[in-house]
Amino acid sequence: KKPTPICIATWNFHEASKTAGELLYKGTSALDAVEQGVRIEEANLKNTTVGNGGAPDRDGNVTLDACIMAPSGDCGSVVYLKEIEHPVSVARKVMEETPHVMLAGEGALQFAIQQGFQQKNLFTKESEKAWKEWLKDKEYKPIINIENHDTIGMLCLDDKGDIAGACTTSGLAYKMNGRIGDSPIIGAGLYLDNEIGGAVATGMGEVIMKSVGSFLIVELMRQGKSPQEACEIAVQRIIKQNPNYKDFQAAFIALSKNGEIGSYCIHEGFSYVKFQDRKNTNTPSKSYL
Ligand code: SD4
Repeated sequence: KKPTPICIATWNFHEASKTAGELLYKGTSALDAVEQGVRIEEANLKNTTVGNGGAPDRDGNVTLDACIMAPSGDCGSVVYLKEIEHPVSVARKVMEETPHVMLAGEGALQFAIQQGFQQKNLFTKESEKAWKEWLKDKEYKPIINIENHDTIGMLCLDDKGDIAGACTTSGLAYKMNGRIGDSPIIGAGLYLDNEIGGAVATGMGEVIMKSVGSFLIVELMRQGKSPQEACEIAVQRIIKQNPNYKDFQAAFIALSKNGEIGSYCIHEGFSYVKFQDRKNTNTPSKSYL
């Protein structure tokens, strides 16, 4: 019997999860499905944390981070990529067309152009207006669950039982120029092992990097923890490492090889979307607070 395909994604990105999920039901590979799924949010101008329309850094540069990981364990990543609407697809090209895992900044842009990606202004009128508003006070403070936490992380299990994942973001709104978060870091924002399962993160990237959260979750699942238990332990680790944990959000979702799902976060308000049995459901995540 063929495994039942499943797609899960952070937040309520139902269009993205439906796109990926329906592809899975047509027999598309998990790798193609995650790429196509997260591209929906990269193109969505209303999402101010991913791709086109993403919030800029303090200095007004829109810089994108993304990664993708295949069932084989191969992965690709781009960081500080400007002017390319679909960093996840550039990350996939890094994985498939170069001997490297990660390309940054100017080099990543050059590579993208060589691969035929079009340069585009991603700084929309709306995001420029919001940035100018922010410049008045320049308050550098994360807002829990709002705006600057709309990163899409997605995991897909296809009808062959293979798992792939992707994560794409413009990072924290009004970050310092040059700042990279967890989302494009293999092991932090995303990790999977096709024998075990996968995990993706959203929230304050610094604490997710410090705990190598997604890798931790997969390793805990390897040791027999359920995806739910593994996500809870990873969040508890972050809480222990960061006495100021009430000031930010950190959230994980995880999918095991047998289709079990887990999700946990610090503050309530985070949810994940699942496409299974040809329909989407949005589930509020359990939270520490
Ligand atoms: C980052 N983890 O760059 C990302 C931000 C995020 O929804 O998840 N936003 O730190």
